[in-house]
Parts: sequence; C-alpha cells; structure tokens
Amino acid sequence: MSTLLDRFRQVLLEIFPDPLSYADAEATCAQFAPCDGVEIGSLSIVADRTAESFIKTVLGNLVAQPPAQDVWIGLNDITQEGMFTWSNGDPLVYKNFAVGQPDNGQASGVQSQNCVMYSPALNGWDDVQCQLTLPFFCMMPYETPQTAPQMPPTGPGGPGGTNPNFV
Ligand SMILES: [Ca+2]
Repeated sequence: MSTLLDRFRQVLLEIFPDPLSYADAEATCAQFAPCDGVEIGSLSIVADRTAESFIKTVLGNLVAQPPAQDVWIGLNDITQEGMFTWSNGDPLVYKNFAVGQPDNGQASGVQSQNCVMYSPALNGWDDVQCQLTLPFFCMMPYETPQTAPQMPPTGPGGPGGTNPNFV
C-alpha cells in the first residue's frame, strides 16, 4: 500500500491499482466517505507538485518497466464542457495539462473527453473518455497515531510502504 500523507488536509492518498472506469473509480472511493467529510472518499485531487510527484513515484514502482500506467485524478468537466472541477469542490489552482490538452477529443474526433488522467509518459494531464479503465488514487482518512511510540522511518517497500520523503 502506498500512501501520501497530506498534513494540511489530514488525508492519505492511496492507490487502487485495478483499472476501473471514472464512474466506478469514484464509486469505489466513495465507499470510504464518512458522514461529515467532503474530501475523504473522493478521487484524489492533485493540489500541487508534491502530490503529483508522489503519484508519479508510486506509478513508477507499480509496473516493472516504463512507461508507467496512467491514472485517474479527481478532475472532470462532465457538468459543463470546459469547466474542470475537482472531485472535492476545491478550485482548480494548480494545473498541469499536457501540451495541447485539454482538447475534448479534438485530436481523435471520436467522442467528447470529460475525465482527466495523469500520464507519466506525458508528464501531465489529459482529458480522456470517462469509460476508459485506469488505476486511481482515493483520498483516505488519516488517523493521528495515539500514544504509541514513534517507529523509525521505513523505506519504500517497508511495512506499509509509506515513503518517508513525502510525510
Ligand atoms: Ca484529450
């Protein structure tokens, strides 16, 4: 399990490697939503470069050979074409669309593209068809450790797989 602790939001980003459509990925994340939280249980937003770097690192470890797989991020313009919104309602401040994107499928000319993936190969974001199946990250609850003593940091692949560089 690979997670990124966002200390400000008190959430963890956790990868779900099995590919799903955007809607099914959203539904999977929503299973973890508490009654009183809007962030927990949504597809991961990418609020800054730190989060994006983490996602890229996890993807690099996920597959043996590059190129790493693309993943859904919690960004879409399903409601209104061209108006991209994060799954948790945050304003779209940090953006990293790849060159020429979002193009709503203009290049392919096949079908509108309303859901956004992060592509390590593109080193950025691309709007694609929502029915594509991709791995994804969910925003998961982070529970502050109680009175247990601090454990020494573990490297990637250690217990829990938490990368100390991002905590
Ligand atoms: Ca596109």
